[in-house]
Amino acid sequence: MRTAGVAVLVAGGIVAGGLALTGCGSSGSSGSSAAELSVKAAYMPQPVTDSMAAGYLVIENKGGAADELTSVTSDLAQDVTVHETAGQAMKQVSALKVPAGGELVLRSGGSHLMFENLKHKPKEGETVSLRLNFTKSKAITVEMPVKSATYQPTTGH
Ligand SMILES: [Cu+2]
Repeated sequence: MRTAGVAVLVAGGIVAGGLALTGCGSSGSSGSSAAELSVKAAYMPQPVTDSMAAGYLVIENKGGAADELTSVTSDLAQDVTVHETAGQAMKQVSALKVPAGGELVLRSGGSHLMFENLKHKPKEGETVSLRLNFTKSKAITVEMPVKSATYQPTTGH
């Protein structure tokens, strides 16, 4: 397909002589330089108390940039926080990194979501809706199934 572009460039050659066209590298492949997040393997073991529950999931990042999980909200609980486990104790953290081309794994014995001030006690078979907020990416809504109190995922690392 021919356009008038060539003629215009020749005619404007003197004026546009210094124009460098090297800055267009990122326009063709959107996504490769941003985080591309998806959530898998989400579950909540049915809690043993009616005040607090834990949730686990894996956030996969297929993109070329890291992101951070910064906060979580849910219909189930007034407060949802992100915890890390250090030895026997757990502590709240303000953000967890989702590495570029990698994944953030929240699992039993490691980092997890903590639901406090529950509006009701979730039972096996229910689904808990939650929303994950990130530094850069759009929020992701997750439907997290409630499993038995002793459920262990068969997949994972
Ligand atoms: Cu915790």
